[in-house]
Amino acid sequence: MGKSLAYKILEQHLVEGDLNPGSEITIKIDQTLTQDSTGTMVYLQLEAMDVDKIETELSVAYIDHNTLQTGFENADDHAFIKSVAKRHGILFSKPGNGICHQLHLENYGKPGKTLLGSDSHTPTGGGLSMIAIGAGGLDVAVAMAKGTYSLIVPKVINIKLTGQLKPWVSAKDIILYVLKQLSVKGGVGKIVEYSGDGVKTLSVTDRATITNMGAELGATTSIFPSDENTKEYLNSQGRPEDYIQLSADPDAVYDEKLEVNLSELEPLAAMPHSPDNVDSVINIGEIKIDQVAIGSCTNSSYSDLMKVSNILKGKKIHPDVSLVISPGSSKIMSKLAENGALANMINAGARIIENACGPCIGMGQAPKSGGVSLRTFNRNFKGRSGTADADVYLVSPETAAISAITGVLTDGRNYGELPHIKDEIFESNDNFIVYPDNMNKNEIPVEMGPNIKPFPLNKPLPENVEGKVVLKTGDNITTDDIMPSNAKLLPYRSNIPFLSKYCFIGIDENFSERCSENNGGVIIGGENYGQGSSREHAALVPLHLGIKFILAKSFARIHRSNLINSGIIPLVFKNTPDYDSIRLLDELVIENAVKQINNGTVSIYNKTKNETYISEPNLSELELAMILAGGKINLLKK
Ligand code: MIC
Ligand code: SF4
Repeated sequence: MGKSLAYKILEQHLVEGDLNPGSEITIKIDQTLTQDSTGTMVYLQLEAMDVDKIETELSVAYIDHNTLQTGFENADDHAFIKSVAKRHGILFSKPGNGICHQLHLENYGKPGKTLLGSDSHTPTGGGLSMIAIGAGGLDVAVAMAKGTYSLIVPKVINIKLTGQLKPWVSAKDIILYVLKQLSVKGGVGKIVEYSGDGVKTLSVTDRATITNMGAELGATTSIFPSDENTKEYLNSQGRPEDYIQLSADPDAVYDEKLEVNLSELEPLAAMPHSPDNVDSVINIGEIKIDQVAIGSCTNSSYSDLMKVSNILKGKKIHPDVSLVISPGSSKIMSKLAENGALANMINAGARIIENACGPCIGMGQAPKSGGVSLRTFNRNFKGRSGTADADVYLVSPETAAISAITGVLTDGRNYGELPHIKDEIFESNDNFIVYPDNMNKNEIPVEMGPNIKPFPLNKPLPENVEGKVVLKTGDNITTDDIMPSNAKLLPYRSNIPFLSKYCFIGIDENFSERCSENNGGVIIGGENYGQGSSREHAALVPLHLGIKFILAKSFARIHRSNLINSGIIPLVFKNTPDYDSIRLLDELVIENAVKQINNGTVSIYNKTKNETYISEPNLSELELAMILAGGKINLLKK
């Protein structure tokens, strides 16, 4: 029986367990990446584990999210991360170098390797044929300390690409089409593996756009084969030696299949407020726009920005539109400066901002009240832009650039041909990289500014777990809803007590207070609770507020792991209609919790309504041990 490419790489990295969908395995992790907004927690946890030397082949700490430095807080975080990186042999990428995923693709990603990153878009590396997985910070800290990561073996869904994209249709439209077909929870528990003749028509950065946004499907990761285009990309980055050819067996067996004919695709857009709310640009119509933002880890590659520059050349941005462009890396920015493309953008009236996440995570460039913003990014959750009532549409760089000129959402296909862009040879430049010293770890102090507070620790599971319902949510709650991020809050990612005042603020402004009044409590959730970002703050902050368990219809993968790592029990309704009868402030109790959790079936008694709900949390052996111990750190200490 032929194997998928994903299973081949997993098999080569298998340390423990059987490679069967649904069973728990431990794999060797070759590389890790962190970024600053999740990184402070990662490195606090790494320090708490007191390891001498990291076990990975390569670990990189990027600074890209939190670069505004409106006060001392961000700068303190950067200094802290840099000091820990030095102590443990971790490469440190200075702010300004670019966005972690784009940088990792350019400089360090290697076909066939495993990468674990404390950011949900780590699967960008799948464009280079890696098994690249996003995880909570603690999992990444443990991967550095032990060189391994445990996960439930996902199923593999095969997407066969045929045909070839037409001009003005690009990789972003492919993934938007897939999102429309599969939805934001269609990838949960799955790896998405691409194959077919259409693959060879896509460059590595096109592929990376697709695997990047596989995160929005809820998938564990997405992967492309490694072929001649991969070779060409690695050559262009001055790393020909990193190339190996990789593909699935010709008779590979998959759990699910989907076919996409690239020739039939048209320019698409994800409408507010979900990446799977997709329709064609033509059907949506010529809506008037206020802002266009081009960049993010999804669409900030050299070829993306060259396409944008070609569209803008000699043109003028519409008077009612603000166009902002953030290149993915310093190498890209430098190339655009050298070849005049940057001048085309500036002369058209574009605002060029730092090579960083920037507006994608609400760090500046919030649209005006009720404004419409077209973004080449990957998430358009309500309020994420920094403006609660803004409407954000996700589009390709081509659609974004032409619309910035016309002032309305525009299908570019009537606007002439686009030149084909080939990746150029990039000079290697590591001037933004700080290499670790070969000094003894103990000779290098940890730099801890006053903004950095310890992370909360749970207690072992008590006999009775009880609490009032302090919040009942709908479906598809995002980690942006649970723990919002914006220019005001991002500087406090290393300060859980401060952040706790803002937990769920956009959904229920009394949530934090209600938790304090009731000594914590429990949350009732709908489907796909916790989708989106990998931020473990969405678990640590509720832990700090005393949340004991979350009873939901279903959970998103990374958030579920983060809850378990924090010792908060993710319980799933066995009978989903039970969800309807629970009300705010109902008192719920799990008696003999330890015994019940050990048995695998949990009854939750609603004292207020005199009703009982059943949940089968489906915890793996390791997950069970973490819940009993009160989280991963407590378990490791044992
Ligand atoms: C995001 O895109 O939501 C982020 C910001 O990159 C997050 C990480 C974070 O919350 O810091 C992610 O995707 O994991
Ligand atoms: Fe940064 Fe946005 Fe990518 Fe997250 S999605 S890593 S915030 S660019």
